Amino acid sequence: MSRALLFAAAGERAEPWTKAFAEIAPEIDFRLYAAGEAPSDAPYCLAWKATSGIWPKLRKLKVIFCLGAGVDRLLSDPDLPQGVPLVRMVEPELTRGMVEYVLWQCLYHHRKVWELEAAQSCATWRPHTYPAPWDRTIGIMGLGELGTAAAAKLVEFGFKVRGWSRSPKSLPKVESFHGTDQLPAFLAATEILVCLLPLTAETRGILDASLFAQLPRGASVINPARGGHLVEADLSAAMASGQVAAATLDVFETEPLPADHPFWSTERLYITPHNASITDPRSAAWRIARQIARFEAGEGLENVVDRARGY
Ligand code: NDP
Ligand code: OXD
Repeated sequence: MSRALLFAAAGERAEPWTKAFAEIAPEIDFRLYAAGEAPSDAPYCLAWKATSGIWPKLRKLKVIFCLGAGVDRLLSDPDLPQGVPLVRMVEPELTRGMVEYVLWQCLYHHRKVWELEAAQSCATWRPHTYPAPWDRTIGIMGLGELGTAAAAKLVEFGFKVRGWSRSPKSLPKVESFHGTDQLPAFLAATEILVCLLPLTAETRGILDASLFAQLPRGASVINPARGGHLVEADLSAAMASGQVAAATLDVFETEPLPADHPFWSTERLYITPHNASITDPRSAAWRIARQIARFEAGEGLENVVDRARGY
């Protein structure tokens, strides 16, 4: 069977991927897709926001690999072939990067660094205290690959960690909640909320006024998941009233965030440019090549998306 893998990840730089496959998985016939190209016989495709018009051209397609962990963009494409397995990205560097981001931002909000910055800006030596981590509750929405790893790191730092997922979980030193019924109890004590949910029909707009109102007053919100989780106007209102004291957003409904967006000038709202974590081509190439080998040997693929569930 051909081992041709077509790179069709619009907006992503192809060079690091070409280099990674050449070095790490030379057995893969790594090809770049050019718009307007004739139909391809490649059985494998590596996609992100797929180039429009590509799918009907891939008549021998057997597996679609998503370049990222979140598959919402691909699933929203009505032309995405139905019967072809879609494999999402799970690789240790992507997980490590997200753990680093969540830890960095949780510590920033835990220590209320903005108060130190304000004091420094007027050359003032202002006493500044903060609770011990075991007196600070961090709640993670989504206890999948990334949420579980982030929770474990926060536990290691001594925080009180709780998590919310669809199905019940049992993780060391993490108080677990699941399902819509347990969401209010999860939120009630969450001082720093981290969203690591996939964007699905059920989770779109979940970070809204009613959710913010259930957090303790003065909570922080950190969203490195997807912009579609957040109702932007509701966050602005919650921050204006002081219900949410501060927020960090990595992802937005419109990316890049337009220059005239009010978030840019909202006090205590911190913006990162959708770089909480980045798939590492070398680590990913190794994993994709291993998946292709498994598939060709008749073994099951890993991390196949359940299209009905949306993640
Ligand atoms: P997983 O699929 O491994 O985990 C998803 C988690 O969310 C699971 O615990 C799942 O519950 C839970 N969940 C899904 N739907 C619901 C629901 N309706 N109610 C409650 N819980 C729900 O995803 P990952 O951890 O790998 O990734 C999470 C997201 O992070 C990605 O989809 C992507 O959007 C985002 N991301 C952002 C990056 C960035 O740079 N900003 C980088 C990488 C990812 P259960 O376990 O019960 O199924
Ligand atoms: C992802 C992302 O989903 O980078 O992997 O957003």
